[in-house]
Amino acid sequence: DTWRYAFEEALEEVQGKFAQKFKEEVEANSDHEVQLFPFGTLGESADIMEQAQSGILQFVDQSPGFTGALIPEAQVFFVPYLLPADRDQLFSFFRNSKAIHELFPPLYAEQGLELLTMFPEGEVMMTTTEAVASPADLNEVKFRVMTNPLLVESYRAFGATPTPLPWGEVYGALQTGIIQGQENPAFFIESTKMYEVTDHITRPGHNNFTTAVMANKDFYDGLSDEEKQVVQNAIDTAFEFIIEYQTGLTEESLTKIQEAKPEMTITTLTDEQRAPFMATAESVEQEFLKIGGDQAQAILDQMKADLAAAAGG
Ligand code: 6CS
Repeated sequence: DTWRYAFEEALEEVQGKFAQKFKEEVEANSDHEVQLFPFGTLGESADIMEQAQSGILQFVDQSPGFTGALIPEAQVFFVPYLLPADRDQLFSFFRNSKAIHELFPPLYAEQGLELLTMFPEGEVMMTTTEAVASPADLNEVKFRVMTNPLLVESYRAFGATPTPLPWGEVYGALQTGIIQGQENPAFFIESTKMYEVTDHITRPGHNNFTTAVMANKDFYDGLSDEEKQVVQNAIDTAFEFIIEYQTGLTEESLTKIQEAKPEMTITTLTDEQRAPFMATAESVEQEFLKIGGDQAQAILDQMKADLAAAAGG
């Protein structure tokens, strides 16, 4: 039979590449067919999540940036400067994290979802209409964020006026001046042409974009052990593929942006310039403990232990 899998990006973007690899693996190793639904075909992130929860879809890729509203603990990914900039440490964290592999699955299960994997999509960068070198430069800037309360808090702490919006509204909102900034990884800024409606890219180094792939839990529980194994193997293969796929992707994307728009500025903030942004991490972490659900403390503690292990190994 056919399994339906929706994600938040286009077929040739990172989530689409992951989904294509998953489809290829499942179809090579079983009689099942996987039908892919890229961004826009079934609605926004919130819509595809509802469809996965209700069983209309068997698989869904939704980022914690949107899931935070459903599973408050998933907001932990928006404590700034929590994830490491070092790629090896980052990948080791995602591969081995107990928080991701043991603590999060029961929280997703409560929402009718089988958490299959989480993976990083790239360093998050700001694109704005005015240059940003300090929190003061974000004053009065309506800055679009995903619909996640802790991300809203973190941009408030950065000095901006956070404006949560679904993805589909962002280009138009920048074009018409309703907002003056947004954040995303370089590949996405390039592929969605965010550089056409902003003039400056700033790299504060505050985060890496995390996403998650899930199955409808009733569907997953109903699979045979053999079928579950096919799904797990396909996820593992797609995970390693997507890590490898991202080698050099950020730099290639920034080069393409620079070629498409030579006057676009791309600025990596210095350690000194990053300091005031980093200084907000403590208060955002405290806010997470308040609004991050019953397991907030346990998740944060385990994340930190996992990150320390990733840094050590
Ligand atoms: O900013 C967003 O809403 C989108 N960004 C990425 C990299 N993927 C999907 C998400 O919807």
